[in-house]
Amino acid sequence: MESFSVANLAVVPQPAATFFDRPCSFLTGSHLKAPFRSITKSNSPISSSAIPKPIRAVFSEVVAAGSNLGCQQEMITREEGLIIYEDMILGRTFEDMCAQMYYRGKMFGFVHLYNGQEAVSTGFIKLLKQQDCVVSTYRDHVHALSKGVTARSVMAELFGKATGCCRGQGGSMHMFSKEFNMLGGFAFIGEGIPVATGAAFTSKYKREVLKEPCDDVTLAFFGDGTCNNGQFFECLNMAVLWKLPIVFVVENNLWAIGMSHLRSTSDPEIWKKGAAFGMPGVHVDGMDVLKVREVAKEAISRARRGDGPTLVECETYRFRGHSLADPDELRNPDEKAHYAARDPIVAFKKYLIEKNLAKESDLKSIEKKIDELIDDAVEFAEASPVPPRSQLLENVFADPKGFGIGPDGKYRCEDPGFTQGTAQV
Ligand SMILES: Cc1ncc(C[n+]2csc(CCOP(=O)(O)OP(=O)(O)O)c2C)c(N)n1
Ligand SMILES: [Mg+2]
Repeated sequence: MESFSVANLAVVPQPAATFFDRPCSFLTGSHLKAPFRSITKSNSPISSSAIPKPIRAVFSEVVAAGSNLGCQQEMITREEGLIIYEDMILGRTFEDMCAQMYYRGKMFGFVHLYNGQEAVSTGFIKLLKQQDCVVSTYRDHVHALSKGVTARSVMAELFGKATGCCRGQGGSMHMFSKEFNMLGGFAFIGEGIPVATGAAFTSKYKREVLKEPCDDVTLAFFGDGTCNNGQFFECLNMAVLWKLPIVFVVENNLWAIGMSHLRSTSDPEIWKKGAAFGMPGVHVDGMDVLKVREVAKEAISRARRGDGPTLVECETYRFRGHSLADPDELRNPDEKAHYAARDPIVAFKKYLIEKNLAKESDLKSIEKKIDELIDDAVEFAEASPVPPRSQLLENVFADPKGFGIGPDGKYRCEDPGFTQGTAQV
């Protein structure tokens, strides 16, 4: 018999398995609706041309036990519909412009675009108040825009200019705004999850210990690949333990750079992992903004009223490569075509028109307004100054002597006032 080794695993073809071919002790009760999703191990366009079934949300045991979390088609007003449409167009147009500017050499380092995933950002973030917090990943421009950070300051940040939201020091992967409680932009995967958990803890501490009127909620966005990292599990545990006002939003775009989600995780149904910690877990069609919004509404209000965290898995897709440096040759064209046909913006536009919530001309004028806004953002970024040289050394806390470098460029420990009030160094 062949001995098991990682080397063998790499060359042995993977058996065609479904998501549900493993026994799953406590999630198989008859109360559960038969879960399904559009892409499974057995119907993935990677290996077959089977036409996927439509997606609907599925429920974990905890959700089924008593919450409204789930997914009826959301009813919206005309006004809400136009806000949602505008935000998705803003995200898409901004990212398309980023691609142009990147290839013209206006941006430096890695730039990861969000095209295709707009329904998640809009569906969640447009329900927030300004004080609520958002924690993102390196795919963060659109989360920042949905949260209210201006296109000018996000574009200027991408150009490395002093007028950027981080004064040009952060770049693409580090969008931050104190004003809008956009807490970043994190380059290391999973790094933002503990920060988000800490932000949610702050809200709870303010309310329950300091007795301040605080019902702020934190949304933590991250990808499918990130759910295999330790911080994910550690933070789910703490969030339930302390009943924190947080929503963990997994943007499952089925890929982690060039690694398929179906090959890299023991159980690809991420939503199920909430139940292991006693947290509701929901799977939702992340290409349908109204379904996302419906689930988001309940998850956010659960958090706001003090009922604790929720794990939401949004099944989505990125329409471009992992970053603008990625030629995107690994993903199967059938799979790309399948999701391109489910473009969340095209689908929502159709919905608005069919339901008589908007006319083609209303939507055209939104598109025109956003085009102008993005052109203005580029002009602003171009015309903005680069940061002064002195800024290079700000926020640098490492130096050979271990005490940091001050804004004047000198070691802090050389400042006579440095040790005042502290232990002798
Ligand atoms: C701690 C850490 N390990 C590895 C990497 C390299 N890396 C960058 S992106 C990425 C894949 C993440 O995939 P996913 O969480 O699905 O997010 P997506 O890019 O699909 O939005 C990896 C492994 C990293 N940035 N940080
Ligand atoms: Mg991914």
